[in-house]
Amino acid sequence: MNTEKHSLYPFEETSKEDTLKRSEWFKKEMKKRRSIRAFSSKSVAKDVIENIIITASSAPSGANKQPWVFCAISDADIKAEIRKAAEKEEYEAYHGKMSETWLNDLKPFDTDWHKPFLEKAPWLIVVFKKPYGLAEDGSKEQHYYVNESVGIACGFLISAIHQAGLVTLTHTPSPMAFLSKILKRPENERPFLLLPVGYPEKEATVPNIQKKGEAEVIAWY
Ligand code: IYR
Repeated sequence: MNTEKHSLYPFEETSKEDTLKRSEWFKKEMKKRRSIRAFSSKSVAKDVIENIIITASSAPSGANKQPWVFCAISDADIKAEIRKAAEKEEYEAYHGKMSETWLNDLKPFDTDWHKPFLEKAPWLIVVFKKPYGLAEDGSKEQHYYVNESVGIACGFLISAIHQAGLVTLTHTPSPMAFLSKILKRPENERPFLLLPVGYPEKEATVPNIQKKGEAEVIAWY
């Protein structure tokens, strides 16, 4: 083996009993996660946001290109600008752009075009994907499986937010191009997901929806 390219993986072996316990613990923990739309304005330390973003950025990616950047926004003026632009898109979505079927499917969630959480949450994280890399000399670097990679990193991000004792929402106003403009992002970045991060408002409610069970989501062979 080429010892310059590889180093020993510091695997921490656990007993089969512990593996079962740990998988059950994590299942229960993750099942408590819910998408929250009513945020309190209680602050969250910048260090916490840095930790959860670095956790997300530890995700696997095509050829380890890490084709993402996470914009973390706490500035009130920028949040207000984002809310204004997002609500404009959402208003159009709810008044003609979304189909009847789509609007019907959204009924359990009681959503509408108003997005106060974009200002109220202490942090907004906007995840950008990079379809290609841009070196300082302007040359392009190839990236691979960009959507899959950034999707996986977002899964890590959402799990890290939950584990930190915070809440979030995977928000995708469509189209999202306004985010590139407001945040002045370079040409090789495209908005992928917008997540408010913080604490739930006192007595925030969640819709009574169910997750599919094992019989529906697992096919054993
Ligand atoms: N973007 C809109 C609509 C919306 C779409 C889906 I798919 C959802 O799961 C939830 C909402 C909004 O944020 O209200």
